[in-house]
Amino acid sequence: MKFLADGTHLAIIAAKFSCGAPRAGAEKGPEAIMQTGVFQEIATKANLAISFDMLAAEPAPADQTEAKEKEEERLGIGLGLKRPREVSAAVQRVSSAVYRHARRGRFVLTVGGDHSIGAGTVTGTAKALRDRFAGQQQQRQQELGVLWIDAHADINTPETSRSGRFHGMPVAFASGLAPSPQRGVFDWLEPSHRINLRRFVYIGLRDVDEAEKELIARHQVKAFTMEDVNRLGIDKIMDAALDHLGPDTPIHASYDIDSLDPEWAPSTGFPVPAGLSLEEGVRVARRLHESGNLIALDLVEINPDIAPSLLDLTVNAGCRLIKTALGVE
Ligand SMILES: [Mn+2]
Repeated sequence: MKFLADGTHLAIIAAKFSCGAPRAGAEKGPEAIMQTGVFQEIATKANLAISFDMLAAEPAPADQTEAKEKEEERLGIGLGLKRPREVSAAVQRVSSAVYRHARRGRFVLTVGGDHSIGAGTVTGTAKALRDRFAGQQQQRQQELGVLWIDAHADINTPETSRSGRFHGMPVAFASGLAPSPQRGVFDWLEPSHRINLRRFVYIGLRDVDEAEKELIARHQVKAFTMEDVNRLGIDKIMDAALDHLGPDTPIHASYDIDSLDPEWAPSTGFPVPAGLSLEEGVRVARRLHESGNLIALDLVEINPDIAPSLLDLTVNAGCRLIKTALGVE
Protein backbone atom coordinates (compact mmCIF):
# COMPACT_ATOMS: atom_id res chain seq x y z
CA MET A 1 0.00 0.00 0.00
CA LYS A 2 1.84 2.93 -1.40
CA PHE A 3 0.98 5.69 1.07
CA LEU A 4 2.17 3.81 4.13
CA ALA A 5 5.61 4.60 5.52
CA ASP A 6 5.55 1.66 7.90
CA GLY A 7 3.96 -1.31 6.15
CA THR A 8 5.12 -3.74 8.83
CA HIS A 9 2.83 -2.46 11.57
CA LEU A 10 -0.94 -2.75 11.90
CA ALA A 11 -2.41 -0.41 14.49
CA ILE A 12 -5.71 -1.71 15.87
CA ILE A 13 -7.91 0.63 17.83
CA ALA A 14 -10.79 -0.84 19.82
CA ALA A 15 -13.25 2.02 20.19
CA LYS A 16 -15.63 0.71 22.82
CA PHE A 17 -18.18 3.51 22.72
CA SER A 18 -21.93 3.67 22.25
CA CYS A 19 -22.63 7.13 23.65
CA GLY A 20 -23.68 8.45 20.24
CA ALA A 21 -26.40 5.82 19.83
CA PRO A 22 -29.81 5.62 21.52
CA ARG A 23 -29.12 2.21 23.04
CA ALA A 24 -26.03 0.58 24.49
CA GLY A 25 -24.36 -2.58 23.21
CA ALA A 26 -22.14 -1.39 20.35
CA GLU A 27 -19.34 -0.86 22.89
CA LYS A 28 -19.13 -4.68 23.03
CA GLY A 29 -18.50 -4.97 19.28
CA PRO A 30 -14.68 -4.85 19.45
CA GLU A 31 -14.55 -7.66 22.03
CA ALA A 32 -16.76 -9.87 19.86
CA ILE A 33 -14.45 -9.38 16.88
CA MET A 34 -11.31 -9.85 18.96
CA GLN A 35 -12.50 -13.14 20.45
CA THR A 36 -12.49 -14.78 17.02
CA GLY A 37 -8.70 -14.49 16.89
CA VAL A 38 -8.93 -12.66 13.57
CA PHE A 39 -6.21 -10.17 14.47
CA GLN A 40 -3.68 -12.90 15.27
CA GLU A 41 -4.62 -14.58 12.01
CA ILE A 42 -3.98 -11.37 10.09
CA ALA A 43 -0.70 -10.74 11.90
CA THR A 44 0.54 -14.23 11.06
CA LYS A 45 -0.64 -14.37 7.46
CA ALA A 46 0.48 -10.86 6.55
CA ASN A 47 3.57 -10.95 8.73
CA LEU A 48 2.65 -7.77 10.57
CA ALA A 49 3.41 -6.50 14.01
CA ILE A 50 0.16 -5.47 15.67
CA SER A 51 -0.55 -3.01 18.44
CA PHE A 52 -3.79 -2.45 20.34
CA ASP A 53 -5.25 0.76 21.70
CA MET A 54 -8.23 0.00 23.93
CA LEU A 55 -10.47 3.02 24.30
CA ALA A 56 -13.55 2.87 26.48
CA ALA A 57 -15.94 5.27 28.15
CA GLU A 58 -14.81 6.77 31.40
CA PRO A 59 -17.19 7.12 34.32
CA ALA A 60 -19.14 10.37 34.03
CA PRO A 61 -17.95 13.12 36.37
CA ALA A 62 -20.00 13.36 39.55
CA ASP A 63 -21.50 16.71 38.55
CA GLN A 64 -22.70 15.38 35.18
CA THR A 65 -26.00 13.93 36.35
CA GLU A 66 -28.83 12.92 34.08
CA ALA A 67 -30.93 15.76 35.49
CA LYS A 68 -28.22 18.25 34.59
CA GLU A 69 -27.96 16.76 31.11
CA LYS A 70 -31.70 17.14 30.60
CA GLU A 71 -31.58 20.74 31.81
CA GLU A 72 -28.70 21.57 29.45
CA GLU A 73 -30.57 19.93 26.62
CA ARG A 74 -33.61 22.11 27.39
CA LEU A 75 -31.44 25.21 27.34
CA GLY A 76 -29.85 24.21 24.03
CA ILE A 77 -26.36 23.89 25.54
CA GLY A 78 -24.04 21.46 23.76
CA LEU A 79 -25.14 22.13 20.19
CA GLY A 80 -28.43 20.32 20.80
CA LEU A 81 -26.68 16.97 20.99
CA LYS A 82 -27.60 14.18 23.37
CA ARG A 83 -24.66 13.58 25.78
CA PRO A 84 -22.58 16.29 24.06
CA ARG A 85 -19.50 16.29 26.31
CA GLU A 86 -19.23 12.54 26.53
CA VAL A 87 -19.53 12.14 22.76
CA SER A 88 -17.06 14.93 22.07
CA ALA A 89 -14.49 13.45 24.46
CA ALA A 90 -14.88 9.92 23.03
CA VAL A 91 -14.54 11.10 19.44
CA GLN A 92 -11.52 13.21 20.35
CA ARG A 93 -9.78 10.24 21.94
CA VAL A 94 -10.39 8.16 18.83
CA SER A 95 -9.17 10.95 16.58
CA SER A 96 -5.90 11.43 18.44
CA ALA A 97 -5.23 7.68 18.71
CA VAL A 98 -5.74 7.29 14.96
CA TYR A 99 -3.62 10.37 14.31
CA ARG A 100 -0.72 9.07 16.40
CA HIS A 101 -0.40 5.91 14.30
CA ALA A 102 -1.32 7.40 10.92
CA ARG A 103 1.23 10.18 11.44
CA ARG A 104 3.91 7.46 11.45
CA GLY A 105 2.55 6.03 8.24
CA ARG A 106 0.91 2.96 9.75
CA PHE A 107 -2.28 1.30 8.58
CA VAL A 108 -4.97 1.97 11.18
CA LEU A 109 -7.88 -0.40 11.75
CA THR A 110 -10.54 0.92 14.11
CA VAL A 111 -13.27 -1.37 15.39
CA GLY A 112 -16.39 0.18 16.95
CA GLY A 113 -18.46 1.10 18.64
CA ASP A 114 -21.29 3.12 17.14
CA HIS A 115 -20.55 5.13 14.01
CA SER A 116 -19.95 8.33 16.00
CA ILE A 117 -16.35 7.26 16.16
CA GLY A 118 -16.14 7.80 12.37
CA ALA A 119 -15.89 11.52 13.12
CA GLY A 120 -12.73 10.65 15.04
CA THR A 121 -11.16 8.16 12.66
CA VAL A 122 -11.37 10.15 9.43
CA THR A 123 -10.29 13.39 11.12
CA GLY A 124 -7.32 11.56 12.61
CA THR A 125 -6.11 10.29 9.24
CA ALA A 126 -6.94 13.57 7.46
CA LYS A 127 -4.77 15.55 9.86
CA ALA A 128 -2.00 12.93 9.79
CA LEU A 129 -1.76 13.09 5.99
CA ARG A 130 -1.57 16.88 6.02
CA ASP A 131 1.24 16.74 8.56
CA ARG A 132 3.06 13.87 6.87
CA PHE A 133 3.09 15.36 3.39
CA ALA A 134 3.23 19.06 4.30
CA GLY A 135 5.34 21.08 1.88
CA GLN A 136 5.64 18.29 -0.67
CA GLN A 137 4.97 18.60 -4.37
CA GLN A 138 2.30 15.93 -4.68
CA GLN A 139 -0.70 17.82 -3.36
CA ARG A 140 -3.02 14.86 -3.83
CA GLN A 141 -1.36 12.83 -1.08
CA GLN A 142 -2.15 15.51 1.44
CA GLU A 143 -5.88 15.19 1.08
CA LEU A 144 -7.76 12.15 2.26
CA GLY A 145 -10.39 10.36 0.21
CA VAL A 146 -13.17 8.73 2.19
CA LEU A 147 -15.41 5.82 1.26
CA TRP A 148 -18.43 5.65 3.61
CA ILE A 149 -20.14 2.27 3.25
CA ASP A 150 -23.42 2.47 5.09
CA ALA A 151 -27.21 2.08 4.89
CA HIS A 152 -27.44 5.58 6.38
CA ALA A 153 -25.78 8.83 5.35
CA ASP A 154 -24.78 9.98 8.87
CA ILE A 155 -24.65 13.57 7.59
CA ASN A 156 -27.31 15.21 9.73
CA THR A 157 -26.34 18.41 11.50
CA PRO A 158 -27.64 19.13 15.00
CA GLU A 159 -30.26 21.37 13.31
CA THR A 160 -31.56 18.72 10.94
CA SER A 161 -31.29 15.72 13.27
CA ARG A 162 -34.56 14.58 14.80
CA SER A 163 -32.92 12.37 17.43
CA GLY A 164 -29.99 14.50 18.58
CA ARG A 165 -27.89 11.33 18.48
CA PHE A 166 -24.39 11.90 17.23
CA HIS A 167 -24.08 8.61 15.32
CA GLY A 168 -26.27 10.19 12.63
CA MET A 169 -23.93 13.19 12.33
CA PRO A 170 -20.24 12.18 12.08
CA VAL A 171 -19.93 13.14 8.40
CA ALA A 172 -21.30 16.63 9.09
CA PHE A 173 -18.82 17.22 11.90
CA ALA A 174 -15.81 15.75 10.10
CA SER A 175 -16.45 17.88 7.00
CA GLY A 176 -17.19 21.15 8.77
CA LEU A 177 -20.93 21.28 7.92
CA ALA A 178 -21.85 21.22 11.59
CA PRO A 179 -22.05 24.46 13.58
CA SER A 180 -19.15 26.07 15.40
CA PRO A 181 -18.09 24.15 18.46
CA GLN A 182 -18.85 25.25 21.97
CA ARG A 183 -16.60 25.14 24.98
CA GLY A 184 -15.98 21.47 25.79
CA VAL A 185 -18.06 20.28 22.85
CA PHE A 186 -16.00 19.61 19.72
CA ASP A 187 -13.76 22.59 20.42
CA TRP A 188 -10.79 20.29 19.71
CA LEU A 189 -11.75 20.03 16.01
CA GLU A 190 -9.38 22.11 13.88
CA PRO A 191 -9.48 22.98 10.18
CA SER A 192 -6.56 20.55 9.70
CA HIS A 193 -8.86 17.70 10.78
CA ARG A 194 -11.38 18.38 8.06
CA ILE A 195 -12.30 16.00 5.27
CA ASN A 196 -13.32 17.25 1.83
CA LEU A 197 -16.80 16.20 0.71
CA ARG A 198 -15.67 16.45 -2.92
CA ARG A 199 -13.38 13.55 -2.17
CA PHE A 200 -15.95 11.45 -0.43
CA VAL A 201 -18.15 8.62 -1.74
CA TYR A 202 -21.10 6.79 -0.22
CA ILE A 203 -21.95 3.18 -1.05
CA GLY A 204 -25.00 1.23 0.07
CA LEU A 205 -27.39 4.04 1.07
CA ARG A 206 -31.05 3.12 1.48
CA ASP A 207 -32.34 4.94 4.57
CA VAL A 208 -31.61 8.64 4.16
CA ASP A 209 -33.53 11.55 5.73
CA GLU A 210 -34.95 14.30 3.49
CA ALA A 211 -32.66 16.91 5.07
CA GLU A 212 -29.69 14.63 4.42
CA LYS A 213 -30.68 14.25 0.77
CA GLU A 214 -30.65 18.03 0.50
CA LEU A 215 -27.19 18.28 2.08
CA ILE A 216 -25.86 15.58 -0.25
CA ALA A 217 -27.27 17.39 -3.30
CA ARG A 218 -26.18 20.86 -2.16
CA HIS A 219 -22.60 19.76 -1.53
CA GLN A 220 -22.50 17.50 -4.59
CA VAL A 221 -21.45 14.47 -2.58
CA LYS A 222 -21.01 11.34 -4.68
CA ALA A 223 -23.55 8.82 -3.43
CA PHE A 224 -24.28 5.31 -4.68
CA THR A 225 -27.52 3.95 -3.27
CA MET A 226 -28.55 0.29 -3.19
CA GLU A 227 -30.67 1.07 -6.23
CA ASP A 228 -27.47 2.05 -8.07
CA VAL A 229 -25.71 -1.09 -6.87
CA ASN A 230 -28.57 -3.29 -8.04
CA ARG A 231 -28.75 -1.54 -11.40
CA LEU A 232 -25.04 -1.39 -12.25
CA GLY A 233 -23.46 -4.16 -10.19
CA ILE A 234 -20.93 -3.65 -7.42
CA ASP A 235 -17.87 -3.71 -9.68
CA LYS A 236 -19.07 -0.82 -11.84
CA ILE A 237 -19.91 1.07 -8.66
CA MET A 238 -16.40 0.49 -7.31
CA ASP A 239 -14.89 1.57 -10.65
CA ALA A 240 -16.80 4.84 -10.38
CA ALA A 241 -16.08 5.31 -6.68
CA LEU A 242 -12.32 4.80 -7.05
CA ASP A 243 -12.31 6.95 -10.17
CA HIS A 244 -14.05 9.76 -8.29
CA LEU A 245 -11.52 9.62 -5.46
CA GLY A 246 -8.64 9.61 -7.93
CA PRO A 247 -5.69 7.24 -8.45
CA ASP A 248 -3.27 9.20 -6.24
CA THR A 249 -5.52 9.68 -3.25
CA PRO A 250 -5.03 7.85 0.04
CA ILE A 251 -8.32 6.23 1.05
CA HIS A 252 -9.95 5.77 4.42
CA ALA A 253 -12.90 3.33 4.31
CA SER A 254 -15.48 3.63 7.07
CA TYR A 255 -17.48 0.43 6.94
CA ASP A 256 -20.77 0.27 8.79
CA ILE A 257 -21.84 -3.36 9.17
CA ASP A 258 -25.44 -2.25 8.49
CA SER A 259 -24.49 -1.62 4.87
CA LEU A 260 -24.83 -5.39 4.57
CA ASP A 261 -28.24 -6.96 4.28
CA PRO A 262 -29.66 -8.09 7.66
CA GLU A 263 -29.49 -11.63 6.30
CA TRP A 264 -25.71 -11.50 6.82
CA ALA A 265 -25.43 -8.84 9.54
CA PRO A 266 -28.52 -8.92 11.76
CA SER A 267 -26.90 -7.98 15.09
CA THR A 268 -26.71 -4.23 14.55
CA GLY A 269 -28.60 -1.24 15.96
CA PHE A 270 -30.49 -0.10 12.87
CA PRO A 271 -30.73 -2.91 10.31
CA VAL A 272 -32.31 -1.92 7.00
CA PRO A 273 -33.59 -4.51 4.51
CA ALA A 274 -32.31 -4.88 0.95
CA GLY A 275 -28.65 -4.17 1.60
CA LEU A 276 -25.40 -5.45 0.15
CA SER A 277 -25.01 -9.20 -0.02
CA LEU A 278 -21.98 -10.51 1.83
CA GLU A 279 -20.32 -11.22 -1.50
CA GLU A 280 -20.92 -7.63 -2.64
CA GLY A 281 -19.55 -6.33 0.66
CA VAL A 282 -16.46 -8.52 0.30
CA ARG A 283 -16.06 -7.29 -3.28
CA VAL A 284 -15.95 -3.70 -2.00
CA ALA A 285 -13.24 -4.70 0.47
CA ARG A 286 -11.27 -6.54 -2.22
CA ARG A 287 -11.38 -3.62 -4.62
CA LEU A 288 -10.17 -1.33 -1.82
CA HIS A 289 -7.26 -3.65 -1.14
CA GLU A 290 -6.43 -3.97 -4.82
CA SER A 291 -6.43 -0.19 -5.27
CA GLY A 292 -3.29 -0.10 -3.14
CA ASN A 293 -4.48 3.23 -1.76
CA LEU A 294 -6.19 2.10 1.42
CA ILE A 295 -4.53 3.56 4.51
CA ALA A 296 -7.24 3.05 7.15
CA LEU A 297 -10.37 1.02 7.77
CA ASP A 298 -13.20 1.24 10.29
CA LEU A 299 -15.69 -1.49 11.08
CA VAL A 300 -18.56 -0.25 13.22
CA GLU A 301 -22.04 -0.87 14.63
CA ILE A 302 -21.85 -4.56 15.51
CA ASN A 303 -24.09 -4.70 18.57
CA PRO A 304 -24.06 -8.08 20.36
CA ASP A 305 -27.25 -7.21 22.30
CA ILE A 306 -29.54 -6.87 19.28
CA ALA A 307 -29.58 -10.47 18.06
CA PRO A 308 -27.38 -12.60 20.37
CA SER A 309 -28.24 -15.86 18.60
CA LEU A 310 -27.15 -14.32 15.28
CA LEU A 311 -24.06 -12.59 16.62
CA ASP A 312 -21.64 -15.18 15.22
CA LEU A 313 -23.06 -14.68 11.74
CA THR A 314 -22.64 -10.91 12.04
CA VAL A 315 -19.14 -11.14 13.49
CA ASN A 316 -18.05 -13.58 10.78
CA ALA A 317 -19.26 -11.17 8.13
CA GLY A 318 -17.28 -8.38 9.79
CA CYS A 319 -14.14 -10.54 9.97
CA ARG A 320 -14.39 -11.37 6.27
CA LEU A 321 -14.59 -7.68 5.39
CA ILE A 322 -11.54 -6.89 7.53
CA LYS A 323 -9.44 -9.79 6.22
CA THR A 324 -10.31 -9.04 2.62
CA ALA A 325 -9.54 -5.33 2.92
CA LEU A 326 -6.18 -6.25 4.45
CA GLY A 327 -5.47 -8.73 1.69
CA VAL A 328 -5.23 -11.90 3.76
CA GLU A 329 -8.25 -13.61 2.22
MN1 LIG B 1 -23.28 4.57 9.96
